[in-house]
Amino acid sequence: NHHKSTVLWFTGLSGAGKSTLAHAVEEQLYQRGYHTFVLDGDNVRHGLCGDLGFSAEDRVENIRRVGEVTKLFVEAGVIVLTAFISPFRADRDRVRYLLKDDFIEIFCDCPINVCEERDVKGLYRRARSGEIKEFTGISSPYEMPEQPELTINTAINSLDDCVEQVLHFLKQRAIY
Ligand code: GGZ
Repeated sequence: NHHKSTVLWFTGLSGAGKSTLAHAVEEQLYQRGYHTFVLDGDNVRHGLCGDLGFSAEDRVENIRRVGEVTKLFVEAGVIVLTAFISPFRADRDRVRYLLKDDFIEIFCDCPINVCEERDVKGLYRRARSGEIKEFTGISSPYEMPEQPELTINTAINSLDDCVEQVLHFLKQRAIY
């Protein structure tokens, strides 16, 4: 069951649904017998990037390391799905350059007011109160992708619809 290795690079605000969507897409690929792996804060920020916080320079280093690890996975034949805010365009573009044609940037487009109203983890409230400093969208910038391969509106579409949109794109690319 040979398939093309690639990275689906999900980017967007905290609470935009990047990890949820990445895992749901992974489930579909996995059912096809594809070799997949999700990288997100849960499995990277405690170990590989456990020494990094959320200053601009630490985010730059976070994304640099994730990009290099992603490259290794892709060389090993894996479909990698990454779910990091990755707020800086230049950092994403460096990973794009590293991965060349294997880089698929997916913008999880969700307005900050929607993320903040959901506030699943209460982080926006803590950012507004000043308890969390340099919070993306509140006190730290998010630079929207200018030409992502795909934009998914995670504010108005159901998770199932979002998954379908990603899979439809992968079909066009002959990946799925
Ligand atoms: C943004 C923060 C912050 C600050 C903690 N700013 O929604 P979450 O909780 O589960 O995901 C967010 C995660 C962001 O980590 P990333 O590695 O994706 O960030 S970056 O790509 O910018 O390096 C959020 C939590 O960490 N979190 N503090 N100040 N998000």
